[in-house]
Amino acid sequence: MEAPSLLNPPRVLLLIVLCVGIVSLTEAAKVRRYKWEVKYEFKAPDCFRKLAISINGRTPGPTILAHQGDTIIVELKNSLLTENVAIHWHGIRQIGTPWSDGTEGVTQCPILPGETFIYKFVVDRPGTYLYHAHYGMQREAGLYGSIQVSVPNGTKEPFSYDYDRSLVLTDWYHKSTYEQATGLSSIPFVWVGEPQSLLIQGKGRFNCSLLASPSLAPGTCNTSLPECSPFVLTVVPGKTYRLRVASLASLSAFNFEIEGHNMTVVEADGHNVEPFVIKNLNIYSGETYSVLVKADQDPSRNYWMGLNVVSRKPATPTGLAIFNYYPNHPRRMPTTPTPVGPLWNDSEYRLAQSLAIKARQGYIHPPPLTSHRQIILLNTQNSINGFRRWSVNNVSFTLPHTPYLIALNQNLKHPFDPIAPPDTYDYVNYDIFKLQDNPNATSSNSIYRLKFNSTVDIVLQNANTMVANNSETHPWHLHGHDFWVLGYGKGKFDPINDPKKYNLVDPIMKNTVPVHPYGWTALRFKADNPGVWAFHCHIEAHFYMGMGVVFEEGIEKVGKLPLSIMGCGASKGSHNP
Ligand SMILES: *[C@@H]1O[C@H](CO)[C@@H](O)[C@H](O)[C@H]1NC(C)=O
Ligand SMILES: *[C@@H]1O[C@H](CO)[C@@H](O)[C@H](O)[C@H]1NC(C)=O
Ligand SMILES: *[C@@H]1O[C@H](CO)[C@@H](O)[C@H](O)[C@H]1NC(C)=O
Ligand SMILES: *[C@@H]1O[C@H](CO)[C@@H](O)[C@H](O)[C@H]1NC(C)=O
Ligand SMILES: *[C@@H]1O[C@H](CO)[C@@H](O)[C@H](O)[C@H]1NC(C)=O
Ligand SMILES: *[C@@H]1O[C@H](CO)[C@@H](O)[C@H](O)[C@H]1NC(C)=O
Ligand SMILES: *[C@@H]1O[C@H](CO)[C@@H](O)[C@H](O)[C@H]1NC(C)=O
Ligand SMILES: *[C@@H]1O[C@H](CO)[C@@H](O)[C@H](O)[C@H]1NC(C)=O
Ligand SMILES: *[C@@H]1O[C@H](CO)[C@@H](O)[C@H](O)[C@H]1NC(C)=O
Ligand SMILES: [Cu+2]
Repeated sequence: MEAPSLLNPPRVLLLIVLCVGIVSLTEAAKVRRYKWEVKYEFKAPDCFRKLAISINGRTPGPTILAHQGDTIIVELKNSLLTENVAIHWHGIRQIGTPWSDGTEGVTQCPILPGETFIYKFVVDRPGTYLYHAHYGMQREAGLYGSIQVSVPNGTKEPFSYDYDRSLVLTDWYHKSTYEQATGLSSIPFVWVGEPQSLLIQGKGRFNCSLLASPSLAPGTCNTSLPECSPFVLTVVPGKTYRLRVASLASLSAFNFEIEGHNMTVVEADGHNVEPFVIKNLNIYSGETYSVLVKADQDPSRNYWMGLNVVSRKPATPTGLAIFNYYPNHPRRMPTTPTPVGPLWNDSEYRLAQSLAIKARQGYIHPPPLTSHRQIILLNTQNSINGFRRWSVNNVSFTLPHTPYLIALNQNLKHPFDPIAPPDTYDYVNYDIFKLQDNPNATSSNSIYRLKFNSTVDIVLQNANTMVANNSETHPWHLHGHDFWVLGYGKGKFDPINDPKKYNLVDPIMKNTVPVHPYGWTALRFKADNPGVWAFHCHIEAHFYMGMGVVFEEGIEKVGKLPLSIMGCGASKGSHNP
């Protein structure tokens, strides 16, 4: 049969070319350029004046708003005078740009004072992401912000809303990160204690009367400062709000609620969630969620938004913000009691919420049904030569002087310990409930080398700390990948029977996941992103104290590195000022 002349091959081709041309015209990926200056400034986000790190004068820093496929270029000037800096783009996988991950010691040398460094990467997936310092414990000095990546124009998300708002949650200390870090690495160990305040979108309120110290200069703590008036979210009655709730807490696990309102969870770490309704959201450091909230309550008054500490015994007052129904005055404080949150030690309730998070029907990325390698990571608190540390399989992580990415790409000699850390621990004999079952450990900067393209299972196993009957929640964050969350369990992981219960049907993909007290969490990912990637507890002090590992995969596929990431350790000769 003769084909109709209209459809002869050259014309079909021409048609295709035309259509593709039109699509790419309307959805042309943009290059978005930012010029940021990082410096110390006096700030009083909770009314107490202290040094904070700002970006262009602000903390939280500017929000990056982009469309899927856009290229982000951030020209970062370090004006910290005596301090290095590096910024991590949390949740962005950096496919093809592993040198832009911003992890000091892993993917780059630190940016020196006075230097300008250019980060360039593509935001390849829509969703809610973050950025923050990844040098020492610098993040908790205020260097953080949000990244919102929209779906391409003409594409619809599987949920609808009228307005889009961002709420980054943090905890806030009055002591400097230096004082804290020095305490963590001293003998005897000095712990800074619980944070002074909880901040919602950079605002909190400390009770200045608690500081009746005559040594404080007048004005050090001043509750009249406009800077520390509560954050206000104004809503129009009847409208639906997408709230992008994210936590960059340095220590605390949070529970967030809006008085009198339910929330529908629809997104987690950039992935669509099978919707479920909650009154309270548990959120751990490094996680992002989108919740939909309808302004459908009595509009004649304002309501509290409340943030409470869970998992650790709270010693920080509830963080408060105002859910303001238009046209009520935004500063009209609700007269109702402030939200108290759930019982801080109800870990069953928090485990149940973790289990409720599944991939949305129609948006499921099925996981590979089997894996090539299983790595069981036992999380313990130890002492090493008298120093208090955290360890993973008996190894407390330390960063090398030469970033792994550079060392491996350039075949530098002896940049780190070549002996691979163990894939498992003695799970038969190790009692995770026993106090100080593992008092001594070793420290090392060795890394896990993964076979490129292989499927890897990680089981995070929690245990007792060095305090009796105490186990903490650790939010683990993986750089360079999303992983499938296959399961959570209580007690000790059973390597024979527990994998049979993995969710291989509709697991959510995330980049940060909690391991609950005395429990385990299992995840799976494909080692298909050439580079070197950190995987660590997102609690600032815990990673500083060694709670992390590093994975290498496909290093031979990483091309020529930019000279700008070099200049430290054994990569000194390569530096290009
Ligand atoms: C999408 O549309 C908006 C206006 O509706 C426009 O400002 C924006 O540049 C468009 N984005 C892309 C990637 O085309
Ligand atoms: C602030 O602290 C003082 C002193 O402890 C106390 O009397 C006061 O009630 C507190 N104020 C608030 C608002 O909690
Ligand atoms: C506290 O802040 C208010 C508002 O900015 C200001 O008027 C007042 O002088 C400040 N008090 C002190 C002791 O600095
Ligand atoms: C919130 O959800 C619960 C459980 O589904 C329901 O009983 C309650 O009426 C809802 N509250 C509001 C304010 O919608
Ligand atoms: C939780 O902590 C409270 C005190 O804050 C205590 O009374 C209660 O027994 C604890 N519950 C559990 C399950 O440990
Ligand atoms: C731990 O190390 C210390 C000193 O390094 C030593 O005295 C002690 O016996 C060790 N304990 C165990 C259980 O190995
Ligand atoms: C950890 O290392 C210590 C000291 O080398 C050893 O006694 C202990 O058995 C190890 N623990 C585990 C769980 O491997
Ligand atoms: C990696 O795996 C994918 C399938 O999952 C395959 O298409 C691709 O060719 C593999 N690449 C390499 C370099 O093995
Ligand atoms: C720890 O818990 C066990 C069992 O619940 C109990 O017997 C023991 O007294 C507790 N120890 C401390 C120090 O609280
Ligand atoms: Cu931790």
